[in-house]
Amino acid sequence: MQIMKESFGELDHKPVFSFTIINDQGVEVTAINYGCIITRIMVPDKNGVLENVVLGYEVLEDYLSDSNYLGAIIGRVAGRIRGGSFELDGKKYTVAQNDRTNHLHGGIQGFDKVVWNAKIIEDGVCFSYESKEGEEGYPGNLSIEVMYTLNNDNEFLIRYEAKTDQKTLLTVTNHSYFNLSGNSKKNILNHSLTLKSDEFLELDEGLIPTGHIAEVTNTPFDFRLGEVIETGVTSTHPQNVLVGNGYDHPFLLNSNHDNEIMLKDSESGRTLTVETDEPAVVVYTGNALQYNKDVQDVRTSKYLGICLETQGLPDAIHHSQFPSIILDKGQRYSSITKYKFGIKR
Ligand code: G6D
Repeated sequence: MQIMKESFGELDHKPVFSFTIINDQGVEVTAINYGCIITRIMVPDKNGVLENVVLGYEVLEDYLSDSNYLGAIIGRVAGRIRGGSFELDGKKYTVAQNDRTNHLHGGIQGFDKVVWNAKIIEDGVCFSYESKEGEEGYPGNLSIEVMYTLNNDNEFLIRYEAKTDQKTLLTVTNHSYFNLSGNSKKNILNHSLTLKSDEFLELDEGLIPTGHIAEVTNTPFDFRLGEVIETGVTSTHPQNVLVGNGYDHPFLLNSNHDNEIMLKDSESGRTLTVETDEPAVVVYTGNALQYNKDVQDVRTSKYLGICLETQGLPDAIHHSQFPSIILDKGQRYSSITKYKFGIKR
């Protein structure tokens, strides 16, 4: 395993570095310590051609002006919080309303927009950040570590560890846009997705869960036997139309570490299997993606990548029937999501 560290610019007088992890098969993962952003993942297609399977930029400036959370770690709370406020032990907290009247992805300067400390570890990189009491309106001083490691089975692992000195909210994810065609030469509409999920969350006009947990059976949300993404784009189902013709929905996972999420691109032969500790995955098909990098053969960046955001359920703090995202003082937050790249001829 090789790990290379290179300069990637500077922000607020703090150096930004890129870290490239290369395994014995030549598979590479590159990430920067600004937002722990994954900028590139190089994996072979069925002919052994190494190409990038995530959307990313080459220079820091493009990330600073990006509004799509490309490749970034998202928190303290991934997803939305209705009304940008919540109560803990009878005390009301107000967080940024940065998505109409709701809070999205940790606020105006969430984890995706800060410079993390970084150190090279065995087979990867450990990013760490001290999120101070009151940062983005959240209570508690939070210490968080995010470890990226790659092994020789072409498995890329993200491990999240955190603790707080006061009750707070925490559910973190990675917001990479995957495109298995390689170098984003095609969009993801012909990618097929298989999900071990019987239920998804219905969303309201503000893309906040209504609280209704819907069955996938006989809907364009049934990925249990595999379905192409285009199904949701051409669908007239009100939930597909609501989110801009596609998917932007939390799916409740039936099981964990059970090949529960599988993405395939038949043309390249590339496959991605995601396994996680988390109860849900938000599938976002880039319905509003503005990707400001020239790409070949694609008229628009819409649908150029698919996000598989493994996490707690959005707005869980306002839905007692959802798994809790409260992190208590003295409690250890620990979560793993594994991305395994393969080939299906
Ligand atoms: C849109 O609703 C979607 C989110 O789910 C996504 O994470 C973001 O764009 C990048 O707000």
